[in-house]
Amino acid sequence: GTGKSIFLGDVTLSTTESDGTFSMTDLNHGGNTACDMNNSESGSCEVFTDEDNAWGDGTNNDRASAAVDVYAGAASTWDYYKDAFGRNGIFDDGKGVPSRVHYGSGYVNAFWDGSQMTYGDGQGDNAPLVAIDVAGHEMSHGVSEALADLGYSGDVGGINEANSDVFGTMVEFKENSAVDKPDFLIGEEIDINGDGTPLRYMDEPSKDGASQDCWTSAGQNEDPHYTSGVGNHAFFLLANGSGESEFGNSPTCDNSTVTGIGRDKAAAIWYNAIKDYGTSNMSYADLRAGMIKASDTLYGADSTESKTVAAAWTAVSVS
Ligand code: ASN
Ligand code: ZN
Ligand code: CA
Repeated sequence: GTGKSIFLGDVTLSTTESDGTFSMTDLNHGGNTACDMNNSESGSCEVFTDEDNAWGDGTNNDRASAAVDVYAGAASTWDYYKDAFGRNGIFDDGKGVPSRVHYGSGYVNAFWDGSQMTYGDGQGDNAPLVAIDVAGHEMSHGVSEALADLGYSGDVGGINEANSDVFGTMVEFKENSAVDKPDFLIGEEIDINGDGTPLRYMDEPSKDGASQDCWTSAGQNEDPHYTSGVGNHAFFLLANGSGESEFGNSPTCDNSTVTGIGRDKAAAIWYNAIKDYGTSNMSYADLRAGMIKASDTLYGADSTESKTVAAAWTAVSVS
């Protein structure tokens, strides 16, 4: 089918037909569905159906539009993990999950609950929280839970949130929409702040006024969405390098210079470190050590990649 999304423009959707009615059931992606919570926070979720397989009108006036965004987003996230790492869905079991939209009334959040994704409509002039980096972020909570059951306080809480920002961003690059151009910002399309600023900046996380650019022992008691800054910053430096780049001007905490190795290698190193060395209470120092080991395995000990992993973590005060 075809869809008019809120944030991705026109998209192609893989849907299922039964007796002349189409449903948002994606058999090419494990049976992912998109369904309508009808502004309730509980009860059943109604899978979207349509007679002509042309979905949404590009605005939230049509209830299907938000579903088009997250249904396409779930397919892109599936394809990203499959193509990059051979992973078959969130649990690597070939099974899809529901994406629930129109959750509650004026609900300004989105979340993963252990088995599915849920998206609110936002409040006032906010748009629904269904942009591709948000969808990729939530699904990546599922992936990291399956890989390492990352915890949600202290260093590991920040790693958990950074992991979701890293892979939400990788999914945004995979989607490569001409309308929502890929970047290293999180939630730049949904305008939660109401002034056009994104939720988070990976090049210099402190630009949001709360996130951390550099690791300190005292900082690790903050909200995981702020302690994630350390990991987001390290990933940005590893991928794009310090100073001016296409995606931002990234400072280092020690005035060092880092030359990036590109986001695909950076993501592969990160993913393998979480998969092979991730634990529910790992520290940022553990992630650094795990990424060096993962890079040694992927690219060779003493490779430029492994040296850059070490340099990127040193540059955010993680040793
Ligand atoms: N949207 C938030 C997140 O995925 C929900 C939360 O605070 N856990 O990080
Ligand atoms: Zn999160
Ligand atoms: Ca983004």
